[in-house]
Parts: sequence; structure tokens; C-alpha cells
Amino acid sequence: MKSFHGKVFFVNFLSFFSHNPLQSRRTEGHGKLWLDLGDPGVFRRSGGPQDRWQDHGMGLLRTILKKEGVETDMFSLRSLRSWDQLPKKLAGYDQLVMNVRSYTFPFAYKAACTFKEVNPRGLVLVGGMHATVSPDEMEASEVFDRICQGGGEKDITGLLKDPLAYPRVFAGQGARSMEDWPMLDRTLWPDPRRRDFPWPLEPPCGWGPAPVATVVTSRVCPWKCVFCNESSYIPNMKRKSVDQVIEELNYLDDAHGPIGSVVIHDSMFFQQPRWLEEWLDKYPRKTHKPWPYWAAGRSDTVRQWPGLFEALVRETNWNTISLGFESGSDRVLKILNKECTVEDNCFAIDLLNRIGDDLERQGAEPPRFWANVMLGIPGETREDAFDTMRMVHRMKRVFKSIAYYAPYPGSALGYQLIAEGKSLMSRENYHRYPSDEKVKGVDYKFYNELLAGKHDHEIHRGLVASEKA
Ligand code: B12
Ligand code: SF4
Repeated sequence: MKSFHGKVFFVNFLSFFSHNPLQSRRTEGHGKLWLDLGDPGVFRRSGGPQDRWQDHGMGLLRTILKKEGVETDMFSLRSLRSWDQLPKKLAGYDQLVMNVRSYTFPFAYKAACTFKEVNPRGLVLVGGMHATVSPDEMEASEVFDRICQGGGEKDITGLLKDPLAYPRVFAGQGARSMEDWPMLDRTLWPDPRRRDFPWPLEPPCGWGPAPVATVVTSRVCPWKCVFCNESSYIPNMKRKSVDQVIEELNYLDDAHGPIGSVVIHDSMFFQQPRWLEEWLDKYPRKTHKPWPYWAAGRSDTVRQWPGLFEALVRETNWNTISLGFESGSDRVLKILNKECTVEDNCFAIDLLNRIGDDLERQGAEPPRFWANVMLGIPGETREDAFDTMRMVHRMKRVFKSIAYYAPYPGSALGYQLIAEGKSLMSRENYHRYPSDEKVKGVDYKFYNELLAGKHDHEIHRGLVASEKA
């Protein structure tokens, strides 16, 4: 592996440190640095709000480390002005720790290379989703010294205290229940030091007022859509109790608030009806305020439990409803093993449209869809894509989240396309943005034109009058 910086820079860089008393203390190599991963610079300039959200995995593990007496420093790549600054930030540490997801793998790799250049004897300790689903790719990069697959709750302290006691790749032990997680100490998250960032709470993203509190109530979704199927690589874990979630929100409101709105990061919030019924009962009564929130569901379960869904929307202020519609074609939904039909999708759309109309008539704020839709799915025809766009037109109040299908490792379809040599995602570029080209053989020119409105006449031909608006 070669660094993105040349040798010349490295020599100059070391000579800088030999004249810097503060840094030369650090070059003895006693510190542990947790590097937060994300797009360089997004904490400095105004960026997409999602790019600025904080990392719960890192927050949880640093909270555990702090409780167990292990100190880590923190730096966020998102605070970098340019990559040239990174060596200076990493120099003098003997451990670099990172939570690596597939979409941050290129950054982790680049950071690990830089770390090794400036601290040749330092160790890079990594865990996270990419370490779990792609250990081979990480093992092949000699810059990663210890690679933890799975949860890190029970191993993080031992690993940082004595990394050499662990094999290079090992299975970490997570908690059995989310109820065993300590409440996050959010002051351990990086502070972007910006007026528009209400650290340790988070900035708004158009779904509700600032400051935003992000929370995780459940760890894994049990369904098996082939582009995701996270339950095949995230062990099942008991959900946090409703009381625990409410206690955390009230604490955040007192300590760092007042909270403006909430984002529930769960992959699947609308699961386990008994838990949801308790949430329905307690959230409006026991929180300081029923803050509006964003949370995710599926259309088939909306159809299965319409009363519960409607009550949650109306009574708990679930006002941005993220639904994984994915496609308006039954053929494609089958390819995706979505286990939802177009009829399920239409049912959920019509129900939320109706609830929205009703609340608007009463002068209340109507709920909105956060509509997750995919295009460019292998096997999708142009007519399938038109049907998907027609489905989106059916939604009255909608934030459209339209992305080209991406073959992430971990997912069944992702693994298959990688094995077939059809994935365009690589160590250097995980093509993380909705409109990046991700699979060989997909006609992206057509999809770009579709999104640019060049096929609107086709789409409109299949719409009824009320959907054309
Ligand atoms: C919140 C979230 C986001 C947030 C991230 C905010 C942030 N800064 O972290 C946002 C909304 C921005 C996001 C975006 C995306 N995400 Co996302 N996201 C999630 C989600 C729902 C929860 C993550 C989380 O907090 N988990 C809880 C914590 C505790 O878990 P954790 O971070 O994995 O950490 C644990 C272990 O991994 C381990 N560990 C972690 N680090 C370390 C380090 C060491 C040293 C050790 C020992 C252990 C260890 O221990 C921790 C405790 O058990 C997960 C799904 C899930 N159920 O996890 C998807 C998930 C991570 N996202 C995913 C994807 C694909 C995306 C997107 C590309 C598109 C999409 N499908 O939404 C975009 C990318 C955006 C971009 N352009 O970069 C995939 C990743 C797949 C992969 N192979 O990496 C997941 C798994 C969802 C899925 N099933 O498809 N995401
Ligand atoms: S896509 Fe959604 S419903 Fe399907 S497995 Fe992933 S989180 Fe669950």
C-alpha cells in the first residue's frame, strides 16, 4: 500500500515536530486517538445535515471506555480543512481507533496509511460494519492491525488496554440487550464548534425544528430484503425499553436542550406491536413534550396494523414517516425479496395522504413521507422504473429519497454482484451518493434522463388526474 502523501512531505513533517515541544511529548506514543469518520470538511462548511450526524457506535464505545477508565482523544475527519492537515492530527499517538462502515472504508484506509507513516510503531484498531461484513478486504490491507467483527461492547476496553493479546481478526462480543447499554455521553462526540451546530445535540435537516436528538431504540430489522438483510450480520438484540428511551430524551432536554425534534435512527422502528403500543401510551404523557420525530416502517406492516400506525402518527407526533417503498413494480419488489407488494405500498400511501388531509383540515401540521425509492436495480426494465415514478406521484406530501441501487457488502445481492464482478464500488470509492454509478451493465444514462424529467410524458400517461398535480 502507498500513501496518498509522498515521502518528501513526510520528512518535512517530522522535522516540524522535532521543534514542537507539545507534539514531541506525544511522539513518545502513549495516546489513543478515536478518529471519527465522515466527509472531510463537513463540520467546517455547511454540508448536508445527514453528513453531519454523529456516530452512535463510536459514542457508545467511548462512553464504555470512559466508564472503565480508558481515556481516548477524539478527532473528526469531518473537521479537516484538507487531507494535508491529517498527519499533524495523528502524529504522536500509539493507537488509532475507528468505527468503519463500508461507506467510510476509503477514508479509514487513507487515515490508517497516514497514521502508519507518522507513527510507524503505532497500531490501528478497527471494528464496525465493514469489519464485520468484509474482513477479507480489511485483512488484505496491512495497515489494519486488529480487526473486530461484530459488537465491541465487551471487548473495546480489553482491546485498547492490551491489543496484542487479541488475534488480528477476532469476533467481538456485543451486549445481549440494548437495555445493558449505558446512556451515551454525547459530550464524547466531536464538537464542530459552529454556531449552527447545537452540540452535543445535532443540527436540523428539514424534518423538524433544531436542536435534534438522534436516538437508537432497536438495533436490527428482522426482514431480509436482498439489498440490506442486516439481520444476517447484526445479531438479534433486545430493544431498549420505552421507559429508557423516554428517560434519555428527557435527560437530553434538561441537560442540553430544549430539544426541537427527534430522529429515531432505527432501521425499523415500526416493529414489535407491543413495544409500539407502550410507546403510544407513554410518549405523549411522559416526555417533557411530544417532540415531532422521524422514524422508519414498511408498507406491509402499515397495512397489517393500520390502526396502530394511524394512532402513532396522530397521537405521538410521528410526523416524518420513512417508508421503504423501493419500487412501484411487483416484479422488482420480488427481485428485492421486499415481501411487500405494490398494493401494500398504495395502501400505505393512501392512508397517510388521508391522515394528512384530515389534519390539514383541522389546521394541524400534516405528516410527510420520507419515501425511500431505488432505481437502477439489476433486472429492472424501463416500464418498471416508470411505475416507480408513478408511485411517487401518488404521495401528496413527500420528501423524495431516490437512490440508485448500491451493492453493499453484507447484503445478499451485494455479495452476489461483487462475486460476479459487477460491482463498481471499490476500496478507493464506495460510491456513496444517490446518483453515483454502482453496477456494471445498468443504463445510468436512461436513469439520469428519467430523473431530469425527460420521460415525464411517459410517466404522466399512466397517472390519474389527481396524481398529475
Ligand atoms: C444511523 C445510520 C446512518 C446514519 C449515520 C450517522 C453516523 N454518522 O453514524 C446516516 C443516516 C447518515 C446513514 C447513512 C447511510 N447509511 Co447508514 N445506518 C445507520 C444505522 C441505521 C444505525 C447505525 C448505528 O448507529 N448503529 C448502532 C451502533 C451501536 O452500531 P455500530 O456503529 O455498528 O457499532 C457497533 C459495532 O459495529 C462495533 N464497533 C464499531 N466500531 C468499532 C470499533 C472497534 C475498535 C470495535 C472493537 C468495535 C466497533 O461495536 C459497536 C457496538 O456494538 C445502520 C443500521 C444498523 N442497524 O446499525 C445503517 C447502516 C450502517 N447504513 C448503511 C448504509 C448502506 C448507509 C448509506 C450508504 C445508505 C443507506 N442505506 O442509508 C448512507 C451513507 C451516507 C453517506 N453518503 O455517507 C448500512 C451499512 C452497510 C455496510 N456494509 O457498511 C447499514 C448497516 C444499514 C443497512 N443495513 O443497509 N446511516
Ligand atoms: S430494507 Fe428495510 S425492511 Fe428490508 S431488511 Fe433493511 S431495514 Fe429491514
